[in-house]
Amino acid sequence: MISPLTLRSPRLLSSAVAVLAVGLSAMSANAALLTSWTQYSGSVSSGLNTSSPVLGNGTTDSGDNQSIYAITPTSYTLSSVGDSLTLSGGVTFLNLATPQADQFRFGLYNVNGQSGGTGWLGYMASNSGTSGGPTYSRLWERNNPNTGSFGSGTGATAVANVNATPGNTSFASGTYTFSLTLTRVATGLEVGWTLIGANVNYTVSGTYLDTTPQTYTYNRVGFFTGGGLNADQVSFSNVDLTVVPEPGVLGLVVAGLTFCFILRRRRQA
Ligand SMILES: [Ca+2]
Ligand SMILES: [Ca+2]
Repeated sequence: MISPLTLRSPRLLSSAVAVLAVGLSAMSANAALLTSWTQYSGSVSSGLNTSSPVLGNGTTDSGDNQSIYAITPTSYTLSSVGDSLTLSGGVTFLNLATPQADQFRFGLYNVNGQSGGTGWLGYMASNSGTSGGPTYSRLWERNNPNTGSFGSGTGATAVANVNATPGNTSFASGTYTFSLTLTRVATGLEVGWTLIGANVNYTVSGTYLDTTPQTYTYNRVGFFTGGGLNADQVSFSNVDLTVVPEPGVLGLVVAGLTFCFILRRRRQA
């Protein structure tokens, strides 16, 4: 059976189908490399205009005590259940010496109206360690308000911790992939983080359900290295942000369907 709509306006139907198809495929995910970094603390860095920034020049422990951040391509608001934002990439640590826990931190933030690097909201995750204090990987939520810098434990609360997979080697020199994902759920935000060795037998994987998120909007990404890392160099690769759904795609689909609807009304008039 052929519907009246098909008989009346086959082009209209095909354009509506095309708009829906484009919209549905684009709603899967959109990944964007982050290629513009600002040095916030420390002094030796390169590649700040690439998605592979480098902290330290290879001399003893020059990768320590540094932090950088990037402004995201747009400000992302996780407005609907299922919306998510993922920071991911690779990182290589050169010549670590008995690295302590929490000395490598990666975070997703809301600049919270601040002009500098302090007072931001959001979450950051860390490495576990091989010496000194707790050796687990932690997740922090920044307090609202706070006066600490974005990578600092000052003005942040540790909300979750997880050990590396039992039997793994300790956190050590080598290459890793990392991810930090924020997903809007009915009761708040689900935060997931991973730090997985590519050539080191090491896996950290944690989750935390925040039923009291300070914000659903994110517009900064940041990295921090502490003095207890003893890294001669920390080299990132392909740092990117994956957004589901891509902002603007839903608007495009709605606009396309509205256009088709108006066209149909005009033809029927
Ligand atoms: Ca909270
Ligand atoms: Ca070192």
